[in-house]
Parts: sequence; C-alpha cells; structure tokens
Amino acid sequence: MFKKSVEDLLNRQVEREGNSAVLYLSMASWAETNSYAGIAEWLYAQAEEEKMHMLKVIRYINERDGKAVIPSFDKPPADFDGLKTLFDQVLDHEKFITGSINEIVAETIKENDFSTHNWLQWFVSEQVEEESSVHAVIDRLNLVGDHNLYIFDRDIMSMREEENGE
Ligand code: OFO
Repeated sequence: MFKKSVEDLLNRQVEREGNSAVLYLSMASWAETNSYAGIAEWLYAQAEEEKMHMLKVIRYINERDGKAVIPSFDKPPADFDGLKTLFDQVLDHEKFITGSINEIVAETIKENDFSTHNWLQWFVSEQVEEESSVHAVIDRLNLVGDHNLYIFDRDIMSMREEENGE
C-alpha cells in the first residue's frame, strides 16, 4: 500500500532532485564562462544525472498510483567564490540529499512499505557514489593547488570516466 506520507516525501524529493539539477547547471555555466571547460563538462553531466534522478522519482510515484507534482525550482546563485568553495558546496548539497533519501527510507520502514523501501536502495547506493566522487574531486583539487588549475580542469572528466568504468 502506497501511503500518502511516503508519496509526499517522494514529491519533496522530486523538487530536491530538480533543485540539484538547476544548481549544477548554474555552476556549470559559471565554470564555462570562467574558462574552466572541463569542470563545466563535469557539472553539466552532473546536472543531467540529477534530471534523471528526478524523472526516476516522478515515474515511480505515478507507477504506484500516486501523483507526481511538478514544482517550481529554487533560483540558484549565479556566481561562486572560486572552485574550492564551489565543490565544497556540491559536497554539502549531496550530504543534504543523502539525508533527504534517508528520511524517506525511514518513513517506508515506519509504514511497512517494503516495495518503496526496496526501490529506494538504488538511491542509497547512488548517494554513496555521489559523495565519494565529490570527495575525490576535492582531494585532487587540494593536491594540485591553485597554480595548476589548468591540469585539474583538463583531468576532471577523466576522473568521471574512470569511475564509470569507461
Ligand atoms: Fe540526485 O544525487 Fe545528487 O543531488
């Protein structure tokens, strides 16, 4: 049985995944206009993934006979205080999203909704990967330092490809 409280939290997640997508799009645009082509590519790809996450939740709500409601999204900031701050913001945001997924998981346990609980496991694993890939980016950024950002920008997409086994 699909409970209203679970449906409401999933609709909240639709909004949050959409907010993630627009935040990363804005970051990508900032990076592109600041001549960080590789970082922009990484962030555009991240925004695409967030859109896919949002769609996944929308389709699931409707499949369970609920109703996915498409919200308006928060206007993201247009400017960022440099790469280090930007990726710290990405990490904080991903931790927030992990917490949000965990709250839905907890609600499915409370409501004995084992199907949704099972379906959510994909998101649980995905959040582990998302946080770890941002951690890896921050580590690399710290390693190369401010004077080698050209190398960081050149290499960031290959980090993503390695993670995806490409
Ligand atoms: Fe959808 O995982 Fe990031 O936000």
